[in-house]
Amino acid sequence: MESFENFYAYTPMEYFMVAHTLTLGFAVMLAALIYFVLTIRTVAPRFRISSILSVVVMVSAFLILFAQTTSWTNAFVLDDATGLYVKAAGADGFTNGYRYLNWLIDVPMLLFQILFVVDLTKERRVELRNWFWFSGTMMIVTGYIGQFFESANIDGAMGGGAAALASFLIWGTISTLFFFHVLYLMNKLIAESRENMSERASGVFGNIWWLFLVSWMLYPGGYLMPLLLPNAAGVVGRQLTYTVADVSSKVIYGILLTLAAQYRSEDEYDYKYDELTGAAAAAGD
Ligand code: RET
Repeated sequence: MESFENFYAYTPMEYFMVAHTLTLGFAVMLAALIYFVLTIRTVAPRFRISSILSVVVMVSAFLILFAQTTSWTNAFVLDDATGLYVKAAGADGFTNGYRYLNWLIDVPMLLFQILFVVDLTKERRVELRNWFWFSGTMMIVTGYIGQFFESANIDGAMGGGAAALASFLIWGTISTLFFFHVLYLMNKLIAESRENMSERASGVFGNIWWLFLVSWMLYPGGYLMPLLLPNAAGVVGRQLTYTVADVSSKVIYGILLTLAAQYRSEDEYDYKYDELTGAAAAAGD
């Protein structure tokens, strides 16, 4: 039941690529946290909950990715004899499990966030919120259980074998069904909402859909990595995948929602931040 990362020795290049990537991840979350705080007044008050939810996501992602980095650096030590990083004696092995618990917070927040930047009736908003919460949470919980069996095809002695492989795939499949439900709801929501927006706001929502689809698909890719690439390169690839996915699904997604809210504020609410601050006059337009 060990995470597959604990089965390999790493060259310094592999070891540090993971350490550096994880560090970049939490540094981006802190920088973006400041962005979301400072841009909150650039959108009309009715959109501001979206920025607040981005702030919640940034704080929890910063903490978890920091913990993830510490988990990596504590789990392995340099073995002078071979020049490789090997599992540290007596240390907790590396685990991605913390990530899943972080997703339990961030997935519902990211899904709720968009509900504050589109127009919905109260009933529809409540309905979507409940289904987003239910399917998003079930997707993560079932995937969390499944990931304990990820080294099934690598290790026979520690809970591996056919039964473990079946558990890994069955829990992964159940999780994927909930994932499809989330994708379906999001696709429908974005398609409906775009109809009543200005052209430029609708354009941003078109980009949000593609960003959402591609970045969320990367997570199941990370789940399958122990089957696809059961070696040190797979370990490095998995952390790179998660970091690209995290920056895209949380930070770039949040920035695009802010942009859409800025456009809607100007086009539909006559809330022109440039004019409020005098920036437009200073620029001479
Ligand atoms: C799991 C298990 C295997 C099957 C599927 C999964 C989907 C995970 C997703 C996670 C998204 C996380 C986000 C986090 C942001 O903080 C659980 C890996 C389909 C889509 C967006």
